[in-house]
Amino acid sequence: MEDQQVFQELIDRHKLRFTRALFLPKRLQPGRGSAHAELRAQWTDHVDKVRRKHPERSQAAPEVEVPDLSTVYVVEVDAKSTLAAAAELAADPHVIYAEPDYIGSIDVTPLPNVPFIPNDRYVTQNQTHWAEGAWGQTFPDLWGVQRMQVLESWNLFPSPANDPGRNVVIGDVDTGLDFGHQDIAANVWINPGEDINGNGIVDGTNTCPVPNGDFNCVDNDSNGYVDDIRGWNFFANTNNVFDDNVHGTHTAGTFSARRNNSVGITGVAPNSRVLVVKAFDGGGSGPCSTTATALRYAADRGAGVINTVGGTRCVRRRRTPRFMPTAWVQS
Ligand SMILES: [Ca+2]
Ligand SMILES: [Ca+2]
Ligand SMILES: [Ca+2]
Ligand SMILES: [Ca+2]
Repeated sequence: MEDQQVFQELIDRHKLRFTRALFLPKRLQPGRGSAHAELRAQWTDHVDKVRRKHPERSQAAPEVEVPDLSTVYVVEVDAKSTLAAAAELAADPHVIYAEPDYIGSIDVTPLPNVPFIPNDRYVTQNQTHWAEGAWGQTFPDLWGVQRMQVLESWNLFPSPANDPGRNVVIGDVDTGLDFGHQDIAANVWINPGEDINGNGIVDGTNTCPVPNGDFNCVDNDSNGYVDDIRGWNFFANTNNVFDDNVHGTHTAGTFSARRNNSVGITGVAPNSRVLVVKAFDGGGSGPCSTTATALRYAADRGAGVINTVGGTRCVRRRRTPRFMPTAWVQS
């Protein structure tokens, strides 16, 4: 009973109130006369029973010895400072370790301590934490934005006028774009060579052969594409780049959605411009040769960055000789 006496002296010396052994099942909780050796034996027996109950799991680690957890206790202290009490206990030669019983919480990530936090719906929760679970998922809504620490980087350039990403043209070789979407419309690139009244916005709609605003049915910049004021649809060979899938709008939003407009998400580069190049149909597929032409078009129009989605497949296909002539002859 010597160890039990030591334990009782420890309780008295530090004015503790014993509550329970942390890892022991209720039926094994020690009474006042329990010896530690007895507790350890009961613990070992308990572990063996559990292993037998779950043999498949036990087989995964048959040689691993479960540590003796029978002597980890929860105690209450009278001390004003729990930290100080824990430190005092930890310094006792009869204690292996002691620490406060911290309060845990679910994994909601606080925002960084920076002055500017945009107000977009899916960025924050009560302006204190990153938003989570908007569509039932278990990770933050703008997980990539969070991981890239964009809030920290944006706060290095608090004025949009000084944003290094301002007006960077990003070619989006994808399924098109919902270019009227309120969270991205202001960031859609416009071909100055086809903006015939030079006002920086798209006027009219395509009613060719009847001219309508900027859609004058003429290839004004002589690049081979008539009225490509918003970009070009290489799949259908028209100037209609509206997204008949959703993917292009998704990718464009990821990098160019407007920031701090109280709407939707924010792109990583919210002051950039999306150059829409449609190379994939409504089902999300298209020949690699179409992608190749679209990439070239985007580069020709001044895209500093080009995003595309079918690239990996096309690279693989290109490495396969029997496919290469087909893919590239069509371009
Ligand atoms: Ca115009
Ligand atoms: Ca043109
Ligand atoms: Ca024109
Ligand atoms: Ca927004």
